[in-house]
Amino acid sequence: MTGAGSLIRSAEVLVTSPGRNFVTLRLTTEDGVVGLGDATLNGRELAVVSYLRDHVVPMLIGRDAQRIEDTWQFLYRSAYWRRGPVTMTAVAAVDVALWDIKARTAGLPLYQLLGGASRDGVLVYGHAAGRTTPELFDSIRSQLAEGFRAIRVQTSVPGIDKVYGVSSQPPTGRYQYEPAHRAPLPVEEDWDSRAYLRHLPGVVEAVRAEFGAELPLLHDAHHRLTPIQAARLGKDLEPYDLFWLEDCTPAENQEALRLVRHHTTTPLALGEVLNTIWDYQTLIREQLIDYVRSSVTHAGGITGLRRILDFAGQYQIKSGMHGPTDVSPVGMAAATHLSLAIHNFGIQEYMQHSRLTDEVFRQSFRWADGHLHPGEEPGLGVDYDDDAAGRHPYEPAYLPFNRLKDGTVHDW
Ligand code: EZ4
Ligand code: CO
Repeated sequence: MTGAGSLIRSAEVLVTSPGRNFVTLRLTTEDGVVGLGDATLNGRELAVVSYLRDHVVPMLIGRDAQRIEDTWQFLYRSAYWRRGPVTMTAVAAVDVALWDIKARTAGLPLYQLLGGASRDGVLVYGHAAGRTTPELFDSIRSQLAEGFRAIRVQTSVPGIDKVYGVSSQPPTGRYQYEPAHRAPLPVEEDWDSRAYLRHLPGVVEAVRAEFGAELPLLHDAHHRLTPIQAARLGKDLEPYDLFWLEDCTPAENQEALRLVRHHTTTPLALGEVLNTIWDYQTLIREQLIDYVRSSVTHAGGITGLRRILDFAGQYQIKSGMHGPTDVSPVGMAAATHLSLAIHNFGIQEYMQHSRLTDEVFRQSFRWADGHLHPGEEPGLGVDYDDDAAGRHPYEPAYLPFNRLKDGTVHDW
């Protein structure tokens, strides 16, 4: 396979905004084989564009596309400045594009190169939210009707104006919670941990009573609590058998989870903002979490995330890959191939993309009975439509941030 034909001839950084921004790296070999990688970092898209265009693309031209591990190590070590979301998203885009090329060259779907299928399909969870409990019930019913078999539940909280996970409009049709706002500056939201801790357990209790014992329910606390608050929430939610409580404390403090873990048997998921194996050293070795939330897109690609998940597997910790709409269809396809292949798969997040997005990224995955399957097309199974992409130029967009009632900036 190695030879002049597999040298990288071109590397293009593509930006499009079909409803939201996406950054895609497209590599083409001398033989004309094309590979795609997702490089979308929500709210910091152009930083990754520059990292790739200005610093990585010139180093890729003429490299052998077959040398995936060598290229990963080269990009990671030769930068000197290690880790971090911008770097690891850029590394991920190159890594995934190279895996796409290798699989397309072999004429096999990517999961076959990762060891083949370990299961028939990838269980995913959908998203429900409501400003009131009846609205939340309707949202859960519509997600069940879409075919989801596991559901993340988010609710408004009395006394808080805008809560993470809840749209200001009632949900209709395809559920698409999009936290990023197209605006030149981040939008300000408000937060009150005590009001949230008082309100949430009653809502989860009502959902459990309405939808029965079997339905896997998840919830995302989105980094807002102190360790002792998170410990209390985990305890309060124990009777309702959550599948997981996500990001209960800010993820960068690994030791915080010791305290939470000590007090509750509610399973914990963490790490969508973490991007290397080093960010998980304590979390995994001390078995402080149950699910790894990092995505292929933000954690160094298939190569980077598989390394983290192999480490996690030794401790019965499973995957729970981040899959919001800001992970592009290319990133979701890579995640689905990896989820199908690894042994310690847990669940995967899946938020259906908009129809405009699906016109730019043509996908070949299958969606049935609450499970995704990446399909049998060679490579990732995603094609990029330049004409459709060209109709949607980049628009600045930012995630919101939080202030407490007294004006203090809080974690969002
Ligand atoms: O806030 O994707 O579990 N999902 C999440 C997401 C993240 C956004 C950040 O870009 O927490 O909604
Ligand atoms: Co989350």
